[in-house]
Amino acid sequence: MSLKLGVIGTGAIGRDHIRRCSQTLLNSQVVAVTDINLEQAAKVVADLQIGAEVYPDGHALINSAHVEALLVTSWGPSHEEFVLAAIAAGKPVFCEKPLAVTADGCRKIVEAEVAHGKRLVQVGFMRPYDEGYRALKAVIDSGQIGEPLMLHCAHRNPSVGENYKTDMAITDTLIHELDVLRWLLADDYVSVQVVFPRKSSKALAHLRDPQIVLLETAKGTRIDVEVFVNCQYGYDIQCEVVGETGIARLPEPSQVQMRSGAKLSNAILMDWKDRFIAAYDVELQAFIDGVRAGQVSGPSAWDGFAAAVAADACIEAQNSGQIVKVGLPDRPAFYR
Ligand code: NAI
Ligand code: ISE
Repeated sequence: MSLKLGVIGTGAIGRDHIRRCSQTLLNSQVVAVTDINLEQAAKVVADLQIGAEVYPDGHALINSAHVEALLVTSWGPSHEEFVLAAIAAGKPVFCEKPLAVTADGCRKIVEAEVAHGKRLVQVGFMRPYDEGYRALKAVIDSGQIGEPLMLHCAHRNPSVGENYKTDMAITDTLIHELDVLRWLLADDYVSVQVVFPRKSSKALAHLRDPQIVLLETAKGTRIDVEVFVNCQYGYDIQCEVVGETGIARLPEPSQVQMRSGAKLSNAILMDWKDRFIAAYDVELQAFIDGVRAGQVSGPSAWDGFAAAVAADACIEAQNSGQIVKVGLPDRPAFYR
């Protein structure tokens, strides 16, 4: 039997996840959708020809007897409310990042899930499902480059819309590194600092872009992440791990190499949807399979909380220019 999914939010990623759950993945069926823009929700249903019911709001959808599990793909500030409602209804929920826009919001979700007594939440951090990051982690874990000492990373988007503010470089963009680098190193952050290089003339007046985030982990590894969301040339994710005896780099996505017009070239992708297309498939199939097997796994509410605690510290560091401590409490036994 296919898992009956309800989707809240039919914007860019909501539409893409509805498509993959309806057309690409196994054992799932989108039976319900909603959005504050109901016309858009109805159009997505019609365009994808999925015959799902359009619900008036997220709460009606969560509490529908036809919906077995939820995908929350609405704007970040609405995630906390919907994930808490899903837990209250006892339904598994895949929530796009960020789990909540503040650490306090994530903590409430962690507490609700622990009180429920069984994992229901998977956070949409897809990079641990990316083939390249998995290969990089396998090299680190094998000991081939010794202990990781330093990481040099970059998260570059070609451009962003006018609603994108300076703190979103952390809550919306860096949040992926905050999650995946913890996972890659099996370590937690202890301090952060944010510095601002010369501003790009391509960034809108209200946005400080690029930014460099400096992280220190409990084991003493130092990480620099360049976040540059108006780089113009492509969607480019870089990660280099410098170890005691060698260096390992995140592989580039596979592209045909061309010799043409007196140039040797490889195309660079422009869109996050394409860069991580396979990782999104794998993460959502894992959610569907996990729910059907009664065992939700993958990035947990605790991982969402840990990333948010670091994100809150980064925002404080953006504003103060100081080194800010990251005060993550001990991980509860429930999440070990
Ligand atoms: P979007 O702006 O294209 O779509 C968001 C949709 O949510 C809109 O259609 C909006 O009307 C709807 N919405 C907002 N509040 C709502 C509410 N209370 N109830 C129902 N619908 C509501 O944004 P996008 O790019 O699709 O992002 C959505 C979420 O997914 C964000 O949290 C974003 O950070 C995350 N995301 C994750 C990505 C990843 O790589 N994992 C990539 C892109 C987005
Ligand atoms: C977007 O919301 C994503 O999650 C993308 O993966 C990220 O690269 C982009 O910066 C965000 O705005």
